[in-house]
Amino acid sequence: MACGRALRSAACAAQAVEASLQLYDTQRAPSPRRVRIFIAEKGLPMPTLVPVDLTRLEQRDGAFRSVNPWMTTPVMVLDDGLAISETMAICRYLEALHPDPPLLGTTPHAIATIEMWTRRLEFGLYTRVAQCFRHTHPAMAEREIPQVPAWGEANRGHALVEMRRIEAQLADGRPFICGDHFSAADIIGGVALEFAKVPKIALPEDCPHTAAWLARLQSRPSWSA
Ligand SMILES: N[C@@H](CCC(=O)N[C@@H](CS)C(=O)NCC(=O)O)C(=O)O
Repeated sequence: MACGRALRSAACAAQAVEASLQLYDTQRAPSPRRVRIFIAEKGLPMPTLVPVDLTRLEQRDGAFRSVNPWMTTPVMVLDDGLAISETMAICRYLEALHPDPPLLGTTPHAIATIEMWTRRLEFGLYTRVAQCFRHTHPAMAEREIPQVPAWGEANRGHALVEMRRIEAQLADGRPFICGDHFSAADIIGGVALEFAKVPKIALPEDCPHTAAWLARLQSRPSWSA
C-alpha cells in the first residue's frame, strides 16, 4: 500500500513499521531484552534483529556509532531512517502505533502510575544494578573506565533498598506492580531483578511477594523473547 504523506497516520505507519523495522540487539543484554519482551507482549512480529556483540566492543565500531553515537543497544531504525535509541523511547513509539494491548496506560491515572513506576524501577533498581555490575565485574574493566569498585558497592546497597520498596508495593497481593494489569513497569522491574543476579545482588529472603511477582512474569510467554 502506498502511504505517501499519510505515513504520519498511525495505521499507515504501523504497516510500514512491521515491514521494515530493524532492531540493533544484543541477545544477552537487559535493555534490548526489555524491547523484545515489549514487542512480544504486543503480539507484533519481531523486527529484523541486527546483532551487536558488546563483548567484542562492536558498539564502538564506526558503523554502529553512526547509528547511535551513544554506543548502546537497543536501537530501532525505521524505514525513513530515524534511529530511536533508549528503550523507553522505542516502547513509546510502538505503543503509539499499536495501542492494544496497552502497556503504558490509557487513563490519566494509569499513565501517571505506570510512568512513576517505570522511572522508579529504571533509576532506582535497574540503574543501580547496572552500576554495580559495571563497577565491580572484572569483565567490565575494559568497558567501564575508570572502574570504581566502591561506587559499585554503594549501588549494591541502593538496589537492596529498592527491592524492599518493591516488596512493600506488592504486599497487598496485587499481581503486577501497578495493580491488576501487566505493564511496561513490570518488564523493567522483572528484567532488573534477573539482571541483579549477575553482580550477585540476591533478592532478600524477606521479599516473598517480589519473588512471586518475578515468577509470575517469568511464566509469561513473552519472557523468553
Ligand atoms: N538508557 C539506555 C541504556 C542502554 C544500555 O546501556 N545498553 C547497554 C546494554 S544493556 C549497552 O549497550 N552497553 C554498551 C556498553 O556497555 O559499552 C536504554 O534504556 O536503552
